[in-house]
Amino acid sequence: MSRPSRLSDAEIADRLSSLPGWSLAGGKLRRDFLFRDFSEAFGFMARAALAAEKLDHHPDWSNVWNRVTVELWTHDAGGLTELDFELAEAMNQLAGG
Ligand code: H2B
Repeated sequence: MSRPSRLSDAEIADRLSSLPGWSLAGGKLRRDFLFRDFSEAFGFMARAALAAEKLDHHPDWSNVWNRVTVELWTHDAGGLTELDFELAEAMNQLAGG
């Protein structure tokens, strides 16, 4: 499969402006998702894992009880690509906005 190439800073800023909740941290896309409890958080992670597998694009993430911290970055490209924004958008939808 051909992989998308790195987005420019201007493209990243443009895409970020229509991606609620996410910010840039150390060149990666980052968001903290907060849920009611562990069960809700883990349910989100299970659904997000399936979305990630389908895209063949995987998050760097961690979970502490009701919090899921996600960082997105395209290792193969050494930066942010279209895939990071697709996965971020999918995660927003799975988390309910
Ligand atoms: N996920 C992320 N976040 N970045 C990648 O570059 C990446 C990935 N590459 N998932 C994929 C898998 C690649 O290693 C496989 C071989 O398609």
